[in-house]
Amino acid sequence: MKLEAVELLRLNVPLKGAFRTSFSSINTHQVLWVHAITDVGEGWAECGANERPDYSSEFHHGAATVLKEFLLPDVFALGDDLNAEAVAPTLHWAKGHRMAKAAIETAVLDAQLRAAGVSLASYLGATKARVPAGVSVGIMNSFDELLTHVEGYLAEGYLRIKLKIEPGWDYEPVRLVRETFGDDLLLQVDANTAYTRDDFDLLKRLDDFNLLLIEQPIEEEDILGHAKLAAYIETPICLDESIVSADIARDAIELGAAEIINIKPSRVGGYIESRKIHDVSVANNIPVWCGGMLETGIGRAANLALAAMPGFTLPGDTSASSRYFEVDTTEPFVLRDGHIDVPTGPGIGVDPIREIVDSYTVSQEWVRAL
Ligand code: SMG
Ligand code: MG
Repeated sequence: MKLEAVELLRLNVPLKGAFRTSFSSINTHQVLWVHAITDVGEGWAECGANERPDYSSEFHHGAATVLKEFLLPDVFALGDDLNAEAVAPTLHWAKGHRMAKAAIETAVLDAQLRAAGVSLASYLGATKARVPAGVSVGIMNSFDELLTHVEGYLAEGYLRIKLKIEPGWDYEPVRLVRETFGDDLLLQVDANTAYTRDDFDLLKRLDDFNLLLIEQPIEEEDILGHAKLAAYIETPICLDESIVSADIARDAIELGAAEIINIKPSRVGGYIESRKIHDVSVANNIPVWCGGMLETGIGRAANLALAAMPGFTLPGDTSASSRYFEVDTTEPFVLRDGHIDVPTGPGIGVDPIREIVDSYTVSQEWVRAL
């Protein structure tokens, strides 16, 4: 197959309510889409980069720039030798920029699979038709607000709750949620690197609550620090930001720093690398689950396919479209019995609804081979 043109779309998608983490509070999700036009058909992907380099070093405009200046020209230059499996090796020379790389690889993979009539789920080796859904709950202004939100999500049927934490919003909110909703609630926390090696005693106090895991408590680069913390506390350490490749996953597991892994395809450079992380984790008896970057339907569909692989034994952040959006960019994903159906159609299995996409689009440009 051959890449003929790429449309880069920027969307501003309003959220139903503010989503606050230890690093930001957003009311609008700014999204970059990669729409690949190939000789065998089109493909779609949503880039995971945030507006600001706050979750990782990547950001929205940076991803668009590196795609235009360096990544897309090399993919165009493959000519007829293009296939999704060739994208990562071709772009390997470019350091980092995994979210941008993931976006072009995924758009090409979608086109390739649509043309072959194969779903992303079957390409990845998925074994489930539906996946259990968790929900990520942001930092709130008050405990009342927190309990109201958690109660609402549980009433909708979500099977596990993840609380965002930061210094000053940790022990008390977790205690309240545990005491209010009981010992059977599957409960975990995510610090997005908000703590340091000086906070180990504070983090150890969270052992009181029988959490499923604590996600990324300290710096992305501090894998050894996570290993030390894992040896110090009972709560399993789950790495998110730190795991940027299958090689890093292997090392983190060997060091004892990753007792559980959150796999986000955008963070690691795509679905093919995600499958490798899944495989290395399964081989080492490390449970994995699928994280999220507030994807709209295009990205959510692909994440659900990944989450249907056998090693994904914990509920993911793969919640319903209605968790964040009044109106999604595709047919919405809905929660049924706490689960979401995995798309079965070719490629990612969903199509953008053009009128809705147009209403969110703030800019659009075409990139072609020189
Ligand atoms: O897609 O539901 C989602 C987001 C889940 O909490 C979530 N993601 O570190 O895991 C994480 C965060 C990153 C959010 S960046 C705004
Ligand atoms: Mg996280």
